[in-house]
Amino acid sequence: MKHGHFFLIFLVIPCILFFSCIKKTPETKGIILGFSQIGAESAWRNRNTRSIHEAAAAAGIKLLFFNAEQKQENQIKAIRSFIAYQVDVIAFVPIVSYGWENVLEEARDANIPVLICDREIDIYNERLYAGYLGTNMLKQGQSSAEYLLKKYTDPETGEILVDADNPVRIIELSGTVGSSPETLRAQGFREVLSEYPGFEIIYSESGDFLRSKGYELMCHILEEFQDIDVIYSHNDSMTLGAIDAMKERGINPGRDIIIISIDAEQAAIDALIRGEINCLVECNPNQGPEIMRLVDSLANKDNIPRIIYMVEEVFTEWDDLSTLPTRGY
Ligand code: GYE
Repeated sequence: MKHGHFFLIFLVIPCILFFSCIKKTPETKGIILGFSQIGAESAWRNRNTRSIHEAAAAAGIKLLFFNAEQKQENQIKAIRSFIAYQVDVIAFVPIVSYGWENVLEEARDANIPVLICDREIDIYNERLYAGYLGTNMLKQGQSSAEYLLKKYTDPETGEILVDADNPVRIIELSGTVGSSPETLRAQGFREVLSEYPGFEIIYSESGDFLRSKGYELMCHILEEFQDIDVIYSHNDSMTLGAIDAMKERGINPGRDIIIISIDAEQAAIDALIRGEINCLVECNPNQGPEIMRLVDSLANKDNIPRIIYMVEEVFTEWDDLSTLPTRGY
């Protein structure tokens, strides 16, 4: 085969076919969004992914979506491919908060605005991204601790009934190490409790936001520790796994051990209603519509706010359990 033919068949034609697939179609607004999702580690994440797909379709935004299967390197590859395609906007959920400088500089050099979604990043130059949309994870940690303070407060006197010599023994099941929910939920919780020496975190370990790891961790914890008063879990998937482990051993979650969990997916709301969870701090995964509004602004070269947090609630055992909202995930 002549060199010219080889070049045409194996390089030029595939490139034309590829780029014609992603060209701006008339039925859409003409905006192309490259989105890098971290994976499918939890029911929360699956709902978050569906929300993004549904909202892109509703807004007429063409979505190039990559699932990174929990690997930062896959996210960086996906973002580089979005830059090569010259998408209008890049959005991504950073699996961990560090290590994004180089790829963000590449996006800036290509003049492509970047929206950070769901998880936050730590970066020396905040101008390397246009804005952040997600949930207030520090506040989720604080709300979890505030529930605990109230749980130990005498309703008559308003006094917090804890004893520094015999502290409340807390176990923390934390999220993916180095991710902003892991760091901020730990920080917010500790900030509030640090003023009260009667609370002690006796063990903290990452369950990677996975139900299977929540179960395994809890099996190990129940062998290692006696007299656990509280489980503070960074997400519902781990909590539900931990609850399975407790029930297998005849422990009543929510009664023998106080359970505080973050997300408020449907299975956890059902567990709160059954009395197996005491406090659920909501983390709202339905971020798609707001993301598409921001993408639209960025594609039109408008400025967007630096930070937007989703609206969220806290549900506890003291609420009217017959009026709790239902969740579609
Ligand atoms: O709480 C958890 C998930 O990043 C806020 O990630 C998110 C967390 C969410 O897998 O369930």
